[in-house]
Amino acid sequence: MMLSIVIPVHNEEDSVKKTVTDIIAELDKAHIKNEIIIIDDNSIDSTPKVIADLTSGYPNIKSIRRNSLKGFGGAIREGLMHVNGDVVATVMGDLSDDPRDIVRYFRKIEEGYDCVFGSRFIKGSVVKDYPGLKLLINRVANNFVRILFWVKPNDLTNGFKMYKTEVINAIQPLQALYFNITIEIPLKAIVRGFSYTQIPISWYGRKSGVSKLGIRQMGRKYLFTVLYIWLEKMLLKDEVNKFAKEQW
Ligand SMILES: Nc1nc2c(ncn2[C@@H]2O[C@H](COP(=O)(O)OP(=O)(O)OP(=O)(O)O)[C@@H](O)[C@H]2O)c(=O)[nH]1
Ligand SMILES: [Mg+2]
Repeated sequence: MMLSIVIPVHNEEDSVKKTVTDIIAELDKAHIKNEIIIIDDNSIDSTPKVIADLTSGYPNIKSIRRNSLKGFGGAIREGLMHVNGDVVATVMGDLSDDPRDIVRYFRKIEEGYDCVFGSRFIKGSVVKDYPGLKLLINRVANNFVRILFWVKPNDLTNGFKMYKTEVINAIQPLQALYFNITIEIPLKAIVRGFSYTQIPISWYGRKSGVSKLGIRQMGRKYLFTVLYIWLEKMLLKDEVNKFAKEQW
């Protein structure tokens, strides 16, 4: 099985090279065939140059540059459209995710799960430098989602996840343009009946660059996404499943 890694970046000149080279080193060590797809939205620092150097050194790295800051969700969706692997992981470009967790995710896919979700809030996880207010909002939001959908995963808003590519195909069309895609993809996969598991992961707060997540602006978008998928689950369950199976 080949693994595609989708990495969205915007102004990550200090992090993108290490993010990519560490991932490739870890996957090569684990003998996992891979490709890397970087989606840069109009970075105005030296990120484009760093990416160009990377792509010239490694044939399995593709890069896509979009000419405006179109948003995290749009970048992820664009990256997913270019995936050639049987399995796909979305990984952040600011060194927050641990490449060893990508290998752990992949082993779970090999066991047969369709989706693997990481949690920073279960036994065995590591969280360093999570900003206090963000942490509070994260816990409230994730517990709300957990109760509404009555599911076990408790960190679904984290963007770092892995799916069989067939799952991504079956949950199209994706709607979210911004960070709300982090909840749209896993919830749609759960609602459509794909199997999933949750494992502990490590997460490290960014050491350079700036956060692009505006929690205030995003709150309503997250809520809308969660409620629309919940409605889909409550009202259209059978029709949606039948349609998804027929289409893909
Ligand atoms: N292509 C693209 N990438 C983006 C966009 N917004 C954020 N990113 C990237 O998505 C990843 C996650 O964004 P972050 O800014 O780290 O969001 P966050 O993790 O909530 O914020 P921190 O706590 O500061 O890490 C990083 O690699 C960003 O560079 C965007 O509009 N387009
Ligand atoms: Mg981050």
